Amino acid sequence: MKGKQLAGEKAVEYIEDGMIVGLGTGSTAYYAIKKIGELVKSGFKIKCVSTSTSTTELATTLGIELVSLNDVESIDITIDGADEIDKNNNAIKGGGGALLFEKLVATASKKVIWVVDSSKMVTKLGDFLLPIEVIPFGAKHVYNTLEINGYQPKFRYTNEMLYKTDSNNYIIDVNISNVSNYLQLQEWLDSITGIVEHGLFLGSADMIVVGSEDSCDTLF
Ligand code: ABF
Repeated sequence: MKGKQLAGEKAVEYIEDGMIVGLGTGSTAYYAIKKIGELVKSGFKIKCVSTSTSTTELATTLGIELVSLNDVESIDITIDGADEIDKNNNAIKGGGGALLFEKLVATASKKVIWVVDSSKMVTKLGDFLLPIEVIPFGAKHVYNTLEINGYQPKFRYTNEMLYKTDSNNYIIDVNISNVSNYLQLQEWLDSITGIVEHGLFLGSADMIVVGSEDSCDTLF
């Protein structure tokens, strides 16, 4: 847990008074959001865009001013977690189910900082299943397409119910451990009707902060 806290808090050092900040989702982003709450208490005037209901709830309890993504031209800095990151700045995100809003917020951001503990840095993506957000209508047909193409799809469940994202969509988790061309996979997934978004974030970070038990490294 220490690595997550060191990374989350380190990233907040890049936030300046008056900025618009994207708030990620997950237990590492949690530490960044708590630190941002301290900045707000110390008088920083920052407005934040949340990536999930859980982040919205946390930010609200901390007195952080939230604005809609639709109400800002752009975001200065987004701080978010990731499930896996390889050495080429390719990430799998969405383990927490917020991949759609996270990708929309990251896309609108001038600077994206992923914050992870060292366990998330991998030589090859794929130990973690890739989340794919699908609309419920026809989701089984998307599942079948993924299955016949060898991705071993699994609908995500929570409490024995089909998991629903903040947008009321389903998530299908797939195995991409045999994939080496992520750009090709991304293009294929983007071509499948019914897929809203997927958790491949290729080359999307401007900075990666990696925390371990007693130190923190900042990559590019
Ligand atoms: C979020 O951070 C999700 O995309 C990803 O699943 C999660 C990582 O969570 P944690 O920081 O709790 O390991 O961006």
